[in-house]
Amino acid sequence: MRIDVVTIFPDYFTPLTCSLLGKAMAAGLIEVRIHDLRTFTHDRHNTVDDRPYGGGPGMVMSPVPWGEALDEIAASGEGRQPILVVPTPSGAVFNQHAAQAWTTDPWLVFACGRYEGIDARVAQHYASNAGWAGVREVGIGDYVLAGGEAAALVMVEAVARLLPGVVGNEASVTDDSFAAGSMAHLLEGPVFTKPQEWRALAVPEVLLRGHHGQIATWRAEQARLRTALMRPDLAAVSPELGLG
Ligand code: 6GU
Repeated sequence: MRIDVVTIFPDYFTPLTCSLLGKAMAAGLIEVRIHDLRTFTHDRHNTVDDRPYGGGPGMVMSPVPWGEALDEIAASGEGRQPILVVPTPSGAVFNQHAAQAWTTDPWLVFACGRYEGIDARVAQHYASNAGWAGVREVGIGDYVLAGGEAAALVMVEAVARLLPGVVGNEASVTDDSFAAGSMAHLLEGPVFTKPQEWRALAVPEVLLRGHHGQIATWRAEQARLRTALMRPDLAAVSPELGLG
């Protein structure tokens, strides 16, 4: 999978070279290219923003450098068509289902806005542009960040770890909280390792007996309890609770 990121803060993406994602990049499983939006400006101050039409607080990102940056990126694809991802708190909420669906997209381009956002015509233009496979305006939750960069990092990590070969143990991906499958809509329960007793706290006895059926039943029950406690919104729709 190829991932391009356009931002006025290229340094924000150095964490991508760490750990799991760094290894995936080194192994050629994902190719990440970071672009500085300011290199697509032509004035002395490398201006990327301007005052909003209609008035109001803050500044809006100009469509002009965005158009130049995105056209140049698409042209580098030798006929392949990228999907434009625009991180924005006014988008649909990204979740595990979206992360899984995006793993089959060969090329994602993240347009990270700052200030009050990017001139709306950018998303409009690339949604109906022959060189692009589509536009997705997405947020990562119900809170407001200073820009799209942190959200893009979150989405890239969520997608990349699902790609075949990125995470060593495939089961650690399929058993996750929110993963598709039998545990869909359930949070993962508690996990334990050595020592068997730590600060007077014991590991639950059932996990020590080696009875795999009992362990599976206990874990499923823990998942149900934790979901009801921490995420009643999920518990309400969980088929596991027999309420759906
Ligand atoms: Cl994608 N961007 C910003 N600025 N804030 C957010 C967000 C994105 N998702 C949640 N809050």
